[in-house]
Amino acid sequence: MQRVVDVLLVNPYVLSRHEPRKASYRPYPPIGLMYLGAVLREHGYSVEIYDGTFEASPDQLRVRLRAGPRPRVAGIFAMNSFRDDALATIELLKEQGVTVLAGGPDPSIYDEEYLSAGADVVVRGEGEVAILEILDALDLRPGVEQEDRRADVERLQTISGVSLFDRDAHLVRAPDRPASKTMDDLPMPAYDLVDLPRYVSEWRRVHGYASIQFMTSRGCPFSCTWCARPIFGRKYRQYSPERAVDEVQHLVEEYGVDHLWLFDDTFVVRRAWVEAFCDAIMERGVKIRWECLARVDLVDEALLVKMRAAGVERINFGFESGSQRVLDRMKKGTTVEDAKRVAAAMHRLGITMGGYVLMGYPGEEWTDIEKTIELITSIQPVDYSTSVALPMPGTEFFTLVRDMMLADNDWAKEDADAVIWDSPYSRGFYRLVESLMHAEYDLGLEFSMRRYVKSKVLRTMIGAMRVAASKPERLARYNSDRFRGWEGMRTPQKSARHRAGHQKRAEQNREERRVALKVLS
Ligand code: B12
Ligand code: SF4
Repeated sequence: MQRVVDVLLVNPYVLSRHEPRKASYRPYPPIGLMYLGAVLREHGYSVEIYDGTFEASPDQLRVRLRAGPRPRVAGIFAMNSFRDDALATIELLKEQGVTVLAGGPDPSIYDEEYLSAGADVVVRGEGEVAILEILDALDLRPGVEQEDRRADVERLQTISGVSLFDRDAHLVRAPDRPASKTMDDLPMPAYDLVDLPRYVSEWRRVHGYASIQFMTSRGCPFSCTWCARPIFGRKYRQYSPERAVDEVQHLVEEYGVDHLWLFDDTFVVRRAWVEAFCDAIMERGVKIRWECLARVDLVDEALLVKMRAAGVERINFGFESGSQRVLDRMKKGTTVEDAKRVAAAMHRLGITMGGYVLMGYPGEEWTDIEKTIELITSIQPVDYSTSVALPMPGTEFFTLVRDMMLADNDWAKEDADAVIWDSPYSRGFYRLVESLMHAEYDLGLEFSMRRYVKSKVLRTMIGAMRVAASKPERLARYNSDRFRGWEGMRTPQKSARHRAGHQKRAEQNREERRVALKVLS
């Protein structure tokens, strides 16, 4: 009799097919599938993960299907960057008569594309509870091979977060799944279901250390207008600091990991939590270096000192712009002064600082771009990446420019610098601005005649492109009131009050801990 596995979870991502990622070679395992694997096992299902990361091509899955146990259900993970391979994988599985579920950031937005390619059910958003409910509705009991399995289509349609075609081939979207309340009830991701030793050894071979991704929280409560949060949304929930450190300790002791990339959308949201996490790492003597993302309004020198003591070696900040006007329009909620203050502290403490710059947000003028160039050259992050604001479905930015989108756009197929709405400036313009920013940044690091000349040439070209684009009616629309965002609402004074609130709460927490320690001793 043929061997069977209840669920085969599939990561169709093949690293060698993505040029920039192949070059930087920083492989991270499919952690979403590892959470699903852990939950399924906890509920008695047999489960396997097929991870395409190190395979030569997506077609290798055929070999696995021939050689390994037959899956009763397959669950595909997909991001926009490997949508084509994900859709081809769905077709391949359907050829073999397997029931296919699809989930992840891309199916969460483009459910219909995945269903049209043959997926039986798409899950939008978080998957741990949804997948259990779906298997139940598919009448698929753990380990039981039923001959006449009957999907309860009516029930499937009521499972929150699920999309599917009904019997009349109409798209049915059940309401969105409310965000999970806590993270502590999640099992530890099934690290053993992927070849983690291979990830560790590849990292060591190429970079000299072993890094893995780790998320201590889900969701982000801030309101940046261009930021898509298709999976975890705005509601912020976290592991307890102890639970987070338990898992870190497991990764260090079991797999020899020595570096964590904390993929939380923004790591420093609750200051007291970060302090407790750092304290726990130090108290338990866990030997780990880490890197995270943070906002410039939520850290100060005292917190940075503690994070450094607990192993942080790099923090990446979303600086976005050097113009307060643009930050306010983006509802970023930070100030240029915050960026300068934090950068100075980072340099003083010797923590590596990376950053992100976002250009092309509606209303951004040349004077704003110049301020961004000034900011980057003055704060000198060790590196920074630039991109052009892309209106992603589901964001406030998308809603703002919905009627200004260019025909035939498909943001999922575009590169990071594409301009897909009716902005006065083109992709070429922003490419030049990027080159200018890099040239000026290099000049700030060390003067060289060649860079100076490059910078002058680029400035002249940008000037010419601006004159060419300056059609009054386009500029007027671009500057219209609809893009004003929080302009004027989020003043530096308000930001300072906001920060003072955080500091006060942190001080209260510290005081409470001091008192508690005194009582204990
Ligand atoms: C970590 C990360 C990466 C890592 C990927 C590591 C990895 N192997 O997973 C790296 C740095 C490589 C990366 C790169 C990129 N990323 Co990225 N990344 C993230 C980030 C910050 C966290 C993802 C994560 O680990 N989540 C934790 C796990 C637990 O969640 P999950 O994977 O989504 O899985 C859950 C659900 O989706 C669902 N689910 C997932 N699979 C399945 C399958 C089934 C069957 C079911 C039922 C459910 C289900 O259940 C899971 C548990 O709840 C997200 C932001 C975010 N908060 O989601 C962006 C994000 C996923 N990335 C994004 C983008 C755009 C990119 C890049 C294209 C950026 C670029 N221009 O280069 C590249 C593409 C790289 C690639 N692989 O092709 C976008 C995705 C947009 C989209 N619609 O696809 C996001 C959402 C950020 C954003 N707001 O724009 N990224
Ligand atoms: S950009 Fe960062 S801080 Fe802003 S909403 Fe998105 S994740 Fe949160």
